[in-house]
Amino acid sequence: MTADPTATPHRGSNSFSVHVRTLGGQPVTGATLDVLATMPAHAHEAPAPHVTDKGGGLYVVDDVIFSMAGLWQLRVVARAAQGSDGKTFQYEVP
Ligand SMILES: [Cu+2]
Repeated sequence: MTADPTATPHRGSNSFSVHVRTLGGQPVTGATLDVLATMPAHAHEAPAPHVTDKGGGLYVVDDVIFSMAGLWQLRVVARAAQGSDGKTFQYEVP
């Protein structure tokens, strides 16, 4: 699983392109994604973002609100017929 910001992470609303693949590298389509952004230093969360299944294993996550500068974590859990997996990504917001 990869999660690439569509622009340099910044305060406000951010979008990410999440690619979900099997261990063998095949794209996973039709998955359900749970996405949660948190700021570990302050133990607060962002509102739930919007996830759109673009097909071909690409999921676009919009409205990830980084409300302040600092280190944020984006926890993504994908559930699909092939199984489920989760990964945590970290972004420094200036
Ligand atoms: Cu904070």
